[in-house]
Amino acid sequence: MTSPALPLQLPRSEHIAFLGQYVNRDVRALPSTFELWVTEHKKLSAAYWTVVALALLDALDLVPRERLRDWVLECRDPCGGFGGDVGQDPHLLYTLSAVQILFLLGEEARLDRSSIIAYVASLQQPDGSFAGDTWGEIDTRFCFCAALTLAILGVPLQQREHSRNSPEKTNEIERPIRTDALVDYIMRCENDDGGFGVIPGAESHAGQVFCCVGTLALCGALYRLRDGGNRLARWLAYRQLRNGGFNGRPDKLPDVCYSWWVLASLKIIAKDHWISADALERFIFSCHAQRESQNTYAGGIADRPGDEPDVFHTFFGLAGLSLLERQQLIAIDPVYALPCALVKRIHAANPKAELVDTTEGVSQV
Ligand code: GRG
Repeated sequence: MTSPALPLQLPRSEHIAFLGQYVNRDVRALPSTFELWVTEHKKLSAAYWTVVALALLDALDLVPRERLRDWVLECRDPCGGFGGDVGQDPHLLYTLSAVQILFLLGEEARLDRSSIIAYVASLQQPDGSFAGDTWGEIDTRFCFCAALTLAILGVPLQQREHSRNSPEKTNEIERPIRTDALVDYIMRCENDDGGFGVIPGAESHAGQVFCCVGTLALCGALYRLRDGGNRLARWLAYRQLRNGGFNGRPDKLPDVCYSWWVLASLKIIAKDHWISADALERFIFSCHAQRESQNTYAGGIADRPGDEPDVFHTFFGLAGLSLLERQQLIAIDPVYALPCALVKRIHAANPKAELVDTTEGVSQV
């Protein structure tokens, strides 16, 4: 178990060294360990978690830019989507990760924007939902991946904007997907407890809540949340447990990744003051890996105290601390899951796609 005596001071260089192990290896030679073998199909997303975690630590310079860029581009399928590794079938999850990585690296000019947009649009279903790939699995995660990929590429999604313009013109040129149908579908996934599930009628889960709230924010439709978002905020706030960590649904164990899924959702609806920031910060520190002597941090963050650290939980722990504005981390945007400065740059390049006021219509309690 962890020592309660360790100070709440971010082991910056240890985290950078931990994450650096992944970026300094030739990504083509991975996986070289069992852990990497079993997550091989997720390699492109693992690369995103690692790179954005380094960005939050202001250590993006460590990333072998050209090598990573070339590998990401090799994961591209001729249809416009990206697979989890070279030669794998394209999927919305990896298409989003690829776009996020190339923007983080400042290499977005290398993306074939129109083929990615066409690929994303091709996966929208008649009911407004998105399939993850041509095999047809439906999941609110894929709605979010689709919306965020388009938003990063500067496609305007806001419903309000839509109603102000002539639909025929904007649909053809700038409206590759049916935003209204997407929003209606997301609202069909809202439950009586205020949360959202993977499909209509499915149990509320914090990961899916993030995806649904993020999609609504990107579409300018947070005003559709029932009770001005208060019911959802209550469900989210109840995710905080005695040890300060969050679980993903009632009666489950806490996991550091929910520091992001829950807190980002609360932040998007401007209700992050409904939880104890101090208690969450202490929980995230309790998940920090420690050296055997238990006297110092080793670098890396685990799902919960005493477990092995990995890049996924390291990113989500750091992202949680960044949302809490603790430990002098680079600020992360709760919708885009990218540094706020990069999101500003994206909006400056695409003023029409900028989120006007994401919390319009949400109660200000
Ligand atoms: C760019 C941040 C970002 C996200 C992209 C991939 C994705 C979109 C969203 C994933 C949302 C999600 C469903 C997160 C939950 C992940 C998780 C820890 C699932 C575990 O679920 P269970 O049921 O565990 O195994 P619990 O905690 O309920 O016991």
